[in-house]
Amino acid sequence: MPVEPTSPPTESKSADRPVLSPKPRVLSGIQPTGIGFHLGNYLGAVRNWVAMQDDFDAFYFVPDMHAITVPHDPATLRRRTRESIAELMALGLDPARCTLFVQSHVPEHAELAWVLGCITAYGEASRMTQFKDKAARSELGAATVGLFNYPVLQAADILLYQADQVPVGDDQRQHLELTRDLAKRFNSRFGGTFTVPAPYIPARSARIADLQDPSRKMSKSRPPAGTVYIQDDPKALAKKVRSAVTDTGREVRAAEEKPGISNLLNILSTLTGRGIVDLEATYADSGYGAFKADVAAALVEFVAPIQQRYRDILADEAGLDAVLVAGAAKATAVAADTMRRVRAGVGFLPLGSRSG
Ligand code: ATP
Ligand code: LTN
Repeated sequence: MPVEPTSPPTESKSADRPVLSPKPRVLSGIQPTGIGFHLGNYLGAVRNWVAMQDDFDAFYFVPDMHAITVPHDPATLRRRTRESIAELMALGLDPARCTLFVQSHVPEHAELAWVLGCITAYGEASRMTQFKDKAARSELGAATVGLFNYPVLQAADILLYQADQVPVGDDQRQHLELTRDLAKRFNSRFGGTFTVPAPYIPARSARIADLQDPSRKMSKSRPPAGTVYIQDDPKALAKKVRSAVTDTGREVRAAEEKPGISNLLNILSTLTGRGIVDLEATYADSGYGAFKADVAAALVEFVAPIQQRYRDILADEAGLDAVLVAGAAKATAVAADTMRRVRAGVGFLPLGSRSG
């Protein structure tokens, strides 16, 4: 699948980092929240990451430290973090072709977040819309300083690895802007240290809507009836698609006034590689029933091999442990190098040194 950046990496200063790989570096992450990844996460994000593994020096990670910015259960977080790595592998991330790791295994993330927090203005952090939304949704007074710092930790994730490009959905644009501002500010105050990253929002990234409310995006934090999980069994998939909200007509056609049918067409088109016009012609006389049955069948066919791989990867506990250890080592090598330069830049006294 072609993935085209919306902005060329002209401002990256990749030349001033030790270049081990001539490929541009990308980095992205997906939180281990919810009960698993859904079709929107795959079609809108992970599918692009998979496609980028060979042409980029790719770093992908599970931000478990971000997941504790809202109330959570420790045992669930531990299990979901492991499952998330296994699920990313089942979806096509290959630890031999990318650096795949867990954020908390690299403590430099927290260290850099502290330093960046000290060059972030209170006002600019207060303007982050995701924080404002989440704070408004949490009970009065329940929003934490950690939630407030979420975008600063995200900036640290990106800058630690000197990423040239960050493939994310549109909802993350503002966090990327903050990251760029912090990189430039640090570089001008303390000397060139960070690559200034560009957002990489694929030109044709699929935005999948909730099956029960097609005006909203499918999301881990919405009720499961409208969310197609990659781990859903065939019965659940068929039921979710059959009861997907559509309009009262019977024409299978993509149109603004038909958001439910348009969403299903979009799903079928991305899964099968067939164009929307072609699909509209196929289902011109068939009504919603036959169309929905085919969408469900395509989904079942799509998830079956992924689910099998997922079970195999999770069952091989030692293999998964080895992936985590190797990923943490590869990530640490880069992160530790950046942090050495950050510490020197801000003026932390090196142990054993007597002069500035
Ligand atoms: P939450 O409900 O916890 O916010 P989420 O399901 O919205 O979770 P995120 O973890 O915020 O998912 O996003 C992970 C990645 O998946 C991001 O790059 C995001 O842009 C993408 N993504 C999430 N939902 C969709 C969707 N419905 N369609 C396309 N891409 C999506
Ligand atoms: N906030 C992101 C997850 C995330 C991320 C990152 C993405 C945390 N750190 C660094 C890209 C780069 C999200 O909710 N999708």
